[in-house]
Amino acid sequence: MADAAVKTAPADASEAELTDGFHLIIDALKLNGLNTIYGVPGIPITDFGRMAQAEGIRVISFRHEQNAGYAASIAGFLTKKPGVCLTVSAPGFLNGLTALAHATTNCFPMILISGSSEREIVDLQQGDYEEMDQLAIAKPLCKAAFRVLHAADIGIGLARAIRAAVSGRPGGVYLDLPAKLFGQVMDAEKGEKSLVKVIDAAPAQIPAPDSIKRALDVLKGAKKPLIILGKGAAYAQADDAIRSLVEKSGIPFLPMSMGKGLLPDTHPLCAGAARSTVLKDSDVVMLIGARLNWLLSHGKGKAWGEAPKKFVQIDIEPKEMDSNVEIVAPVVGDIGSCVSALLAGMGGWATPPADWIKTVTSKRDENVAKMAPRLMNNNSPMDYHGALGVLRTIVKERPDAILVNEGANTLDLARGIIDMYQPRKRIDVGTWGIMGIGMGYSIAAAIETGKPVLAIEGDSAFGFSGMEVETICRYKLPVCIVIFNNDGIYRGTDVNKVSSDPAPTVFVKGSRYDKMMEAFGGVGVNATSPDELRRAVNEAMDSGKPTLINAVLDPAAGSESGRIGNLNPQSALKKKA
Ligand code: ADP
Ligand code: TZD
Ligand code: MG
Repeated sequence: MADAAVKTAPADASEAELTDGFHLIIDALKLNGLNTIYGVPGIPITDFGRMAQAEGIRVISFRHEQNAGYAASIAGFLTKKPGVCLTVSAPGFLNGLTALAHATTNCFPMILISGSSEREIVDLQQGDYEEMDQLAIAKPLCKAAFRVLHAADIGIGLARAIRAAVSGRPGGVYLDLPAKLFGQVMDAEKGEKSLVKVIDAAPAQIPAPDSIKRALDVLKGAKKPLIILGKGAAYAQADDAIRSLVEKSGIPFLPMSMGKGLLPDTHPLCAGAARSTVLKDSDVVMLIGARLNWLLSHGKGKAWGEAPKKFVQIDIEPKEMDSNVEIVAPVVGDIGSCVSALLAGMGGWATPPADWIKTVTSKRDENVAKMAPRLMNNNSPMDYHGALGVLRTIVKERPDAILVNEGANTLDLARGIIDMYQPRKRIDVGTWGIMGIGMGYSIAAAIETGKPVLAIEGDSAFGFSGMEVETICRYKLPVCIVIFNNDGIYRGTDVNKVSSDPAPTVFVKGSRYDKMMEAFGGVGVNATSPDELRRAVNEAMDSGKPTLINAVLDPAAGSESGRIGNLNPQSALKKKA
């Protein structure tokens, strides 16, 4: 086992100064500005974590690797630097792997670093402690996977991992560090020289001029144009250019969930509340950092209406073009460069026909007005609208807070109801619609941005990462968790008619999640009305104290699968059973 660090001081003057794997990894991370590690300690990385902390790296120690991995993935999204997750071998690695796959799927840069067992024993399958061929298992789930066997290769190994994670389409990278590597000794001066400071890790990718011209020509011919802003646009941090493009073009924009806030949802051109209308009726759609995947009904079918559509797509990944439908004007490059080139090429621009803008804005205003009274109800137990009306106002008053959101109804309704005002302030279940990101995202958001965090969680969603409330209390993070407690998944009303077991979708009735927070010294509140909820959240946001509010919701308020019930297969034979 490799836990003893080799002293860097020479034993006597004649001996050259030495370094080892532990120090080289730490120095390589620091050299590249990777100053935070999210992980769980254990063999063979326990001492590594201690030493990294002693050397000034922020080491955030979690209760489960999956949550540490989600934290690293969203740190990557928020900062454009790869988030680092550190785990032990086999089971710890596997726990982190879900998050690595998630990062890859969502195009977030992340590096999963796992300690591993002795190669000689693993390869002969002789049964080492936590034996597993981790590199082989990681490969299909990430953008790239590397193993470093020699201390002298640590610099290059990390440089490759960083480049792979952030260049082109960002994604997850696995870095395998066998136990023996940590204790390997080498000459300190040679070691230092072997480290690589990655220069221009994500180089600008300038679009071809004729692709810009083609896109502008298509946009100019549009009568009912639409811009869709995805989380790639948020990631790109080209906020000013994107805003200018929308405003100069006068084209209505539809933000995807994590693209919300790039321009405020209250912006005159925001078509968020007229989503079905703009998808159906638009004639030219420009996608900026958004894929035509299931979240956009693959660019075809009922949601997109009968009218023929032309798609313009800006993406860094050339293979994304034509993935679901024909893209008449593909623009391949990084969003900052592409949007700037479009702006530069616009010249004397005629804004879209006024009747299109009027159609969009009147539909939007109608939908907003329809919703308004429901958001003001003070029902107890609460329904989603009453509770979300309160939180909507709080986010409006505190636009720099980060909103974390997961659940089914809790997700879909919060996304629609809560307006966002600043870029990268809404982080959620992402491309997979995954449950379990809540506490990992909250922790990383607080650590990386220093801003207060408001996590709006379904009671089921929260359960996937709930133990990390201890981590939140331990690091004293300004996180306020609101649990929409409706006693279950979608609803709390299902009944099993054949035995005394509860139905598969329901939880213990009247659970008090707030007491979990109190167990670790945080603030717990049970809120039974919108008024109580408002008071508790404001208090938490003002104090910055770790807080969990158990918001008691009507168990009958939700619907099956939230807004995506259509994807849920149902047995045609159900009635017979
Ligand atoms: P959403 O879920 O919000 O619709 P997606 O995750 O489907 O967004 O799409 C994000 C897209 O953004 C991906 O296709 C990815 O390749 C692209 N992307 C990410 N970063 C950049 C960038 N800097 N420049 C251009 N495209 C990017
Ligand atoms: N497991 C994982 C990792 N991701 C998932 N998306 C699911 C299971 C399935 N699932 C959903 O898609 S939403 C959801 C589950 C279990 C929970 C919904 O219940 P909730 O929210 O309490 O979080 P509401 O407000 O009751 O709908
Ligand atoms: Mg629920």
